[in-house]
Order: sequence, then structure tokens, then C-alpha cells
Amino acid sequence: MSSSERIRNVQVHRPVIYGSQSRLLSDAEKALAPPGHTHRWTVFFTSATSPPPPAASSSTQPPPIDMDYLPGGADDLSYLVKKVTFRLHETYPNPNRVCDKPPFLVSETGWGEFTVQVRLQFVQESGEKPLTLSHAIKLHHWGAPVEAPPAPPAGTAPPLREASGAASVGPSTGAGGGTRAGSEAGAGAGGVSTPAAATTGDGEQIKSEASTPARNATGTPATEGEGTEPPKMEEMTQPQTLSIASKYPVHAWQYDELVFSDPLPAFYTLLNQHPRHPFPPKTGGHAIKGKSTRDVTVEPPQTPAPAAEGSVGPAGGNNTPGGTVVVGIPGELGSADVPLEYSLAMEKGEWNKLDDVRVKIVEQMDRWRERLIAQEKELAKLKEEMNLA
Ligand code: SLL
Repeated sequence: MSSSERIRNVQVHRPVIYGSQSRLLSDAEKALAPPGHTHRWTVFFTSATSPPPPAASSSTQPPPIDMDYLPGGADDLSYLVKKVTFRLHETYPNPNRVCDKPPFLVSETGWGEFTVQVRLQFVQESGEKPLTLSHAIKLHHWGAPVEAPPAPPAGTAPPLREASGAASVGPSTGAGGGTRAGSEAGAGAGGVSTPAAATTGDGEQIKSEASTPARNATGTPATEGEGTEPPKMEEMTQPQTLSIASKYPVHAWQYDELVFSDPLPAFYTLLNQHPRHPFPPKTGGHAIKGKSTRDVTVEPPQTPAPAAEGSVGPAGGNNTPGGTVVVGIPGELGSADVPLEYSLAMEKGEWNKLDDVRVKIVEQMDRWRERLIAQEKELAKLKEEMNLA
């Protein structure tokens, strides 16, 4: 086989994460930032597996929240990715930011949301065309804001009651406790979505952001299109009541897979020399472990919370023995529910969801088939009657 001849019918997948993380600026940061800037955001592209969490400390205190935590990165993708260019909004100086080695990220301050183009260029020997991903940077949490209760005495944190009931807060990362028996075998790689890629005229592939499972399904991205103008001075000087959620980082990232079809032999060898790190079996609680300070205890809803089952992750719903339901940030349908790290359990959960849908489709087809048979019988009967008449 010549070195330029592609290996047919072979596909190699490499799981990645791309998206953004953002948070409010502290007062000290605001003083140093350009006028009107309210947030720090980081847009990034990385391998999907997170490195193992640091060894647990002997302290009984939960680890402090890492306000700038980014997931993934266990695999160094530089064997594969030569360059990542982030195309920012034109209000930024030099909007084309090039990273020619990991970490592939841009961190900036600003006041408004916009969509960033993430252009991946692969190593020469791959023979792969550049791929442009698109990501909408999020600065604001989703869901109805929950106002902070009056400040508790120092050192205490009263339980919060959530307006809409905790049941609705469960993310559909679809993993963990909700996985079903008997479907173990199906939970292989590739059981997760592989968004379609389109090709532009010049042959470059453009991928639009795939619809993300839970995040887009619940809540409204209420602030889309907001922030077309910098905040006015009087708004900035007005003391504002901040919702609890607004004090936490906004996570807007997604799992995806780079899929290389019919690779060149040299590239195939290269890919095989760099296998991916597998996901941990379960989300190990990276920056935030178990019932951390980020979790808020709310009273259980009237009816059992179906969404609390089958979800994991630091911000996922979790039934605790005492009957309380631990959820993510109240008022947060969406951004707080994005898992901080991906696991095999989540992959399995996604697989189960697909499997459930397959079963439903087959049932639907059976129903339609029965209807068709009945109607064909009816038609035959009517025809016969006509012939007799
Ligand atoms: C829009 N969503 O579509 C807006 C654009 C631009 C954000 C938001 C910082 C730039 C600067 C910044 O936050 N730009 O320093 O002014 O029109």
C-alpha cells in the first residue's frame, strides 16, 4: 500500500471537550479590567478525560471551589492538533487568537456573550482538513434567578427552599444510578453522539455545536442576545441583588468526538501510538467532591423526584439517606448541571437513552404496521363488495 493511500473502512475516534467557563470578576479584578467588563471567561478545546483528582487531603472540609476549573486534559492532543485558532468578537483586539500548543484556550474579560469560532488544524501527516467548531460563550446562568436569603450569621449556611421543587433540577446526564441492568455490553465507545459534519465549498469542514443533551433541553438560554451594549454607568453603580447562582462559575462545554475516517497509514500509526485515556468509571469529584459547598440542600419535593434518579455528577440530583435532595445551584436549569468531568457511567447513561428511544421506535412501527394491515383488510373487503355490486 502506498503511503498516500488511505486505509478504507477504518474510523478512529478521539473524545474532546470544547466550550467555555466564565465567572463574575471580583472587585479587585474589576478595578484592573477595562471599564464595563464584568466577567472573566475562558474558551477552550481539550481531550475529554480529566486527569485523576489530587489525592484526598486528610481534612474533613470539602475542598474549596475552584472558580476557574476546566475539565479534561488527560491526553496531550499536540500529537494530533497543530494549531487552534479562536476567533473572538471583533470588539476584542486581535480577535484571531492562535494557540500552537496546549493548553488550547483563551481567557479574557468582557461584558457580553458572543459566539467564538474554534478552528482546528491537524498535524501535517494527518492529511486532514481544518475543522471549525462554533461555541456560544455563556456568561449568565440559566433558569429563574434565586435571590440570596438574608446573610446568615458568619460560618453558617441555612438550607434553601427552591421555588420550583428540586425534581426539575436533575440534569439528564443520564448516568450513574439510573443505568439499567442488562445493557452493560452496549456501553462501548461510540455510544455517544457523533454530530454531523458539513462541508463547505472549499472543502473545509464546519461543525455546528451539537445540541447538548440536558443543557439545551431544559430552561431557556434567557440571556442570548443580551449584552449588545456595555452596561450603563448607573446600572453599574446601582447596588444589585445577586442571585446565588450568579456567584458560581457558568459551565458551557460539551463532549464531542473527532472522528477520522479512512486515515492515511502514517496517521493511523500515529493515532495508535497515542491511545486515549479511558474515562474513570464514575465522576470522581474533581474540583467539587460529593456534598460540597456548591451543593445546596433543599427540602424534598412532594412527589418522588424521578429526575434525581439516574443522574450523577457534582451538581446532579442525589437522594441522600435523610430524605433531603441535594441538587446543584438552585434556579439553575442548565449551566450548573454540566458535569465537571466525564465518566463511563455517563457514557452508559447516554447509551441507555438511545436504547430506550430505539425500543419506542420499534413499538411505534409495530402499531403502524397493525393499522396498515387492518386498513388493507378493510380495503380488500370494500373492493370485493364493489365487485359483487
Ligand atoms: C453582540 N453579544 O452580539 C454582543 C457582543 C461582545 C463582547 C458582545 C469586550 C469587548 C470590549 C466584550 O465583552 N465584547 O472590551 O469592549 O453584539
